[in-house]
Amino acid sequence: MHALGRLEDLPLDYREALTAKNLVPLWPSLRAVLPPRVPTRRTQPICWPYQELRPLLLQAGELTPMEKAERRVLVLANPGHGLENMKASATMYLGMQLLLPGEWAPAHRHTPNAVRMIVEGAGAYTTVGGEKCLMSRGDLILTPTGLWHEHGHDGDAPVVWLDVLDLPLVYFMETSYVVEGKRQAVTAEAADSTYQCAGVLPAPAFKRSQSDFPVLHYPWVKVRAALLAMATNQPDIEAVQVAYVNPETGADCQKILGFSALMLRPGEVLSLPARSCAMVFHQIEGGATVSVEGHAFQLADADTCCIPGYTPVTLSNASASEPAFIFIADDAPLQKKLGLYEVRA
Ligand code: GTQ
Repeated sequence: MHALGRLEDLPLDYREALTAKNLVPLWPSLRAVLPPRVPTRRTQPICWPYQELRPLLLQAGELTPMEKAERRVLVLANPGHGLENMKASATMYLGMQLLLPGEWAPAHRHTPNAVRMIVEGAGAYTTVGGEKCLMSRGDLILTPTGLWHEHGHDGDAPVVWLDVLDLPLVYFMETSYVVEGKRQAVTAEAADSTYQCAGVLPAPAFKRSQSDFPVLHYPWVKVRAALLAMATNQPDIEAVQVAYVNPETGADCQKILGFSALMLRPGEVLSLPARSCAMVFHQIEGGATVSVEGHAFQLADADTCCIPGYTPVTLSNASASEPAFIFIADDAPLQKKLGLYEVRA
């Protein structure tokens, strides 16, 4: 690629004439916006060990009452994007949220989509569109765009969960806003969901739901059992991984971000090719090492890391006896819809 003309090559009075008319010459900036072969990524590989953030999150519980926080969250911010921009990647936001016994995070609804991956504690719940979802470690709970949601806590110890939102993307699109609301009436329990068991539905009364999000709560006990069964029954499978999907369509459970759970068998080393999507890894159980160029993050329980797109990654489980379970979030659904998704061998 040959060098293009620089801004300084242009006469000052010409540059000023352009600026005065809100005009910009493309060629000095062309290579910056269209770099050869590999996109410029501000997303840095970063790890947030849970044991380092947990005391600071609990301190937030002492420093800031719920009325002053609405959502008591420490954001896992990627310095590559500038901490103040509160992004883990270009599209993904990560936050660790703390709810203390008896607290209530009031109802609101917003345009960004959220999910919660429950990290610790018991007795808390989130009510999404009137459906009450009890929280247990490893559960995934959806809060899709536009649905009312609030969090409550009837237990006796702090509850912490990881929020994953497409907020950076929705904000970038100038479509991010919130509406505040009143406490919701509970009209359904997620535990009574129609979709209790893959492949069967309540008969004879089943009607397809009108919602794009027929399942809001994916209990970890079921996902974990599915992964263990896959590992046992399909020993030759390349990756023991399940995606969180809409059971009525088989499509990704949300429209912008994708979510999956991966089991690394004892001693397993899994190399993933470079893909165009950025990825987040959160350790649900066991320990795994996430290796990308120049970094090897040794994830312990509840640690979270992210990596940029177009980067090959190797996941390894050093334990000879225990599986490692990882929750993965990425922006592949968005990229696929836009025709931008790539896998590079
Ligand atoms: O729990 O509704 O981490 O609205 C950021 C924004 C959590 C929530 C976040 C939110 C929420």
